[in-house]
Amino acid sequence: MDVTIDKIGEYEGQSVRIKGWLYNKRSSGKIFFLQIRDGSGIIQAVGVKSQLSPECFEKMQKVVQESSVIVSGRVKKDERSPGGYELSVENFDIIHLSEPYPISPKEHGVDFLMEHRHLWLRSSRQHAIMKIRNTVIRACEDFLRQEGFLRMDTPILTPAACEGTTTLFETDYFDKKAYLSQSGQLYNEANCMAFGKVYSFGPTFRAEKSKTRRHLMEFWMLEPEIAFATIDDLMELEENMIVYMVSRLLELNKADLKSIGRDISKLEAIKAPFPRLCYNDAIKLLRSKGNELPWGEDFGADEESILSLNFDKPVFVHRYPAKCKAFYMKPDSEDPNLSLSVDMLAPEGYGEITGGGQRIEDYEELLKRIEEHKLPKDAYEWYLDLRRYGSVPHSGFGIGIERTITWVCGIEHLRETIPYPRMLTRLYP
Ligand code: NSS
Repeated sequence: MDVTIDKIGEYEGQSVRIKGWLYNKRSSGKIFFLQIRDGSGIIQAVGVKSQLSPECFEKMQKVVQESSVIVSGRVKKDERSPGGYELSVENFDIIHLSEPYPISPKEHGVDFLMEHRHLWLRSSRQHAIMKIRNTVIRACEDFLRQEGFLRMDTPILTPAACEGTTTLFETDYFDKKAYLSQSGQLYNEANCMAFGKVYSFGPTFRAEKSKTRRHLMEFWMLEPEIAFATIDDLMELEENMIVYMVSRLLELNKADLKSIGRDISKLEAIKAPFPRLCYNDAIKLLRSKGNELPWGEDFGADEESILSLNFDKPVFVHRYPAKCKAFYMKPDSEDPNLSLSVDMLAPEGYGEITGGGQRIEDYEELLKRIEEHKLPKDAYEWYLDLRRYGSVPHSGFGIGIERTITWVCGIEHLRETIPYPRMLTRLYP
């Protein structure tokens, strides 16, 4: 019977067949200890010379790391092995004998590993991170579905910018120009006027000439948008989503988190409510820590780190100066120099993981902002329509999936949180 390693406990005492790859091999002459991985887990298969045919034993001698194999054997409980079970080999076949595998258990430099990302993904650390990625995405989607949101996918080829024209990837679109989407937001705004609560999830693109530990050229963003919601409603929704996501991780991925060295207690501390700090107070806090960023400028990695090291939970910073945020941000009625924008900064120095706010709902005001930002009005006519036909207050945000995973994993750099990172100097593999 063919089984997967994650389900092996259900077959104790039975003979089963596993299809996978050789992860590692040890031998003591008459016995082979083969670590087999099949994508769902790793199991040790023990082959004893006296119990096997000579051909079978010969294949075990010959097999090398990452060869694809089919192993048949009896499932035995074994407290010492990581998964709790091992396999007593009854038969062993090599499907493909691997060439010498470039990634060995010894240490490799990051550049080398990035160059071999297509193979590096087979390692146990990358497995843990990818499983965590899955839970982060699924938990956010499950949460939104439970809250009555409809997923609506937004286009990747677009006629206009959402987040400023300096980071647009441009491409030919027959006799016109098209741009890779920086955000699904503008379409989400249209969709929420049709369906109330919507979200998009997909890749987004920024031609950012930044070579940092938190910038990708292609990253995945989940973006909820809600009709009739204010900035306060938004913060409550974000907070609940993050708390739910972290609780799902603690439920499903504790072993993965531990295997990459994550301090679980830091995640256990993520409980509502999250502190809320207006930009002006954030500036005061920064000053008290010796940071002299001039009022009016957006926070960079330094400022976000200082702020987020101050709390053991994510912190909201809201009401940034209008001039440092995107054109669609609604001004604060109490001080029009400020915008109803809000970012969530992850603790432990990780910094911004979400960005969003309340949108301008007034036609004239939006038109003025489009002009001030020197955006081509034609390309935004449809967006302006939303302020012509039943406009309502509405709000939304985007959560950067890779930055969120970097934080929950407690790792240094976001390059390991996406299968194939696109960075300033990397487009391969
Ligand atoms: O530019 S954002 O702050 N906001 C938006 O794009 C809004 N249009 C979203 C919305 O309201 N629907 O980006 C949102 C998040 C930000 O907080 C980061 O977590 C992430 O997207 N982000 C990035 N992650 C990785 N690499 C890069 N370059 C990047 N840029 C933003």
